Amino acid sequence: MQVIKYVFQPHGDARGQLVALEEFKDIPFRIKRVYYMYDTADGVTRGYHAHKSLQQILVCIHGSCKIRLDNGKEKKVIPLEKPYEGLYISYAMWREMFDFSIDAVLMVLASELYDESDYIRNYDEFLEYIKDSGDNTAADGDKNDESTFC
Ligand code: T46
Repeated sequence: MQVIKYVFQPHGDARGQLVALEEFKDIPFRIKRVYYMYDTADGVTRGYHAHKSLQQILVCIHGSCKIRLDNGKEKKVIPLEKPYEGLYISYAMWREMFDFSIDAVLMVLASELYDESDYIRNYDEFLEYIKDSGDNTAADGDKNDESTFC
């Protein structure tokens, strides 16, 4: 499974750091929605779903958390702990977010507006979906385990 991490350019000076994210420049899609989660209770795992067409970039802008990605063939856990790093998640990828630090703020940049019909919330349906669609976008890239874009 190919894991795509973006390392954003911080604009640092004596005052501190600033990261700016622009669609099609720093982010590979039009940003139609931004949401974030915080105050996540200890021991909670969120997610447990895939999307049919949504692409997203997850940035843990404060604290830390872990993301489990599962393409139906392989699972990977990716720690997010730097406010200048973004994890790309394609459609047809099962995701779980867990191990949130008490101060974690996980921001998500999304390619589409919120649409419940885009969710696959049952794992067996997800496996059927990727088999039926014949789409191995999320499952390919076995040659490169991790790609980083700056
Ligand atoms: C994803 C992961 C990374 C809205 O009304 N609008 C929104 O844009 C979103 C994202 C959620 N909601 C509502 C729907 C639920 O009543 O907020 C509630 C919590 O959503 P959900 O249980 O889907 O949250 P997570 O953390 O399991 O998943 C979210 C995203 O939904 C999902 O697309 O990829 O974060």
